Amino acid sequence: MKDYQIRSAEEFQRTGYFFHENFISQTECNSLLQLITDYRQTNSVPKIYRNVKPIPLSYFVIDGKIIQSHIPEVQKLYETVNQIINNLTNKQLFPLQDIQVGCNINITEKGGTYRWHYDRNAITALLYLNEVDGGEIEFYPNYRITLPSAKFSRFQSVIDRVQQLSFFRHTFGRQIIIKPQPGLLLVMAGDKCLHSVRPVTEARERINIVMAYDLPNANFVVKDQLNTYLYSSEEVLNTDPNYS
Ligand SMILES: O=C(O)CCC(=O)C(=O)O
Ligand SMILES: [Fe+2]
Repeated sequence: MKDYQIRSAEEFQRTGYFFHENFISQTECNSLLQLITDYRQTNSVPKIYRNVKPIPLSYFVIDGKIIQSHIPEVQKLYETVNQIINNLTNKQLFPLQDIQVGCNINITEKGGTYRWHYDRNAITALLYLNEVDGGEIEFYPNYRITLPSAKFSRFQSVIDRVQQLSFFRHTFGRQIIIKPQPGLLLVMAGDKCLHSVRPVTEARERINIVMAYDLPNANFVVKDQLNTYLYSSEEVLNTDPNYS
């Protein structure tokens, strides 16, 4: 790993995101990709498809429980990145208590996308393992209007839906588009940055690791319904919980 350049917590606070190219090398990416391929050779990975507008949720996911028991190298990376996040934010953040959610591997095939949402947790790190055509992440850092002490309330979800509309995004947001590349680490205040993933346009799958952190006492009201929505192929009522 390259030397890590500490940027001030104020700067991260102000911009809402940070990225680091070649955080891990191409060789390290290849060996992680190989571990993922090995796991898939003997296990099937659930496909999640939720037909939400305007961008559906369509991807395969290896959840945190599986990572912990079958791919410890990725679990280790989740812990290493924790240190980086703590330096960057000048806070004492931790992996999520909900192991299934804390660290994931997202696999997006041709045509696959990830809907507009905010993450349920404070800080999210995305580590991209390969390059693909399409599959850019589009986000609006520090965009969300958050109601004090009502992050998961009904009125908050109305605000979120309005802010998601293209007109509002383009008028009030600062649009950032990042193309996946091997070893790129993107850190964002996930519960404040509206984000989505554009369609992958080639046959090769887009593969990345999603690592979520928060304060130790953070709780997420939306948990059970949301976990079914994001991690299982089960039918759910077609209401988008709007978080990840
Ligand atoms: O794959 C990405 O670039 C973003 C994924 C994401 O936002 C999530 O899993 O919450
Ligand atoms: Fe997300």
